[in-house]
Amino acid sequence: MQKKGFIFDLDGVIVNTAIYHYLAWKKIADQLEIPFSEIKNEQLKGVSRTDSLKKILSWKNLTVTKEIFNHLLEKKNNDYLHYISKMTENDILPNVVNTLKWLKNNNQQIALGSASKNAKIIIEKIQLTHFFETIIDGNSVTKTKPNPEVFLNAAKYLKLPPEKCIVFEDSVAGIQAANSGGMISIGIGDKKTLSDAHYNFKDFTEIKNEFLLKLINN
Ligand code: B16
Ligand code: MG
Repeated sequence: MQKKGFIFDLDGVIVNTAIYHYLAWKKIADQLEIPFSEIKNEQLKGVSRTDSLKKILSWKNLTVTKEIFNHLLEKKNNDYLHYISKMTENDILPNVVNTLKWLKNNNQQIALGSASKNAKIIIEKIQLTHFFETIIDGNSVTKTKPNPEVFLNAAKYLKLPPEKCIVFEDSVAGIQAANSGGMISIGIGDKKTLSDAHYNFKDFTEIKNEFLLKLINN
């Protein structure tokens, strides 16, 4: 059997922390009286903390001092850390562990590719660290999604060319990153939102071992 690299995004793919990011940003947007909705939030998925705040401010053409900008970032992250502090392995999304186990048992390579600077904390909390050969997160990249750097770094670590890597992503920016990096992209979530993905699934319960085998042998 061939060896492929399976790169997992974190927020919205392994755990539903996307909702916590949304709630924390919503508080900031409300404070600044910037209209914000779950639809607008799609634009922030996979996007770094700093770029997310820049986008939110741009929706109202608002500029703030560097000091206030940093204060807002800190406030958002503290709020987010509070939400994730109680996470356990029970928060892992359905069939993710089975998929990871199946890939491991079939000698596939597995990496994490997340824009989040909190990725390591979460992966430890939900006790999945042992599955990943490497964790490439928001602390180890200079350019964030839709730039492919995070996934290319993972491929490099796994010593695999991009075309042998498969990325699971829930964000538009992440699918763009995987595609422009020359990888196979798998959209997890709403098919219409993630229409640029090579394959689409609602969640991991729809991903069968036969499909994983097909990806490996292609
Ligand atoms: P943090 P992912 C991304 O994680 C989230 O989708 C995005 O909403 C968030 O702004 C970004 O991480 C940065 O997160 O503030 O924790 O550094 O989906 O790439 O795993
Ligand atoms: Mg995500």
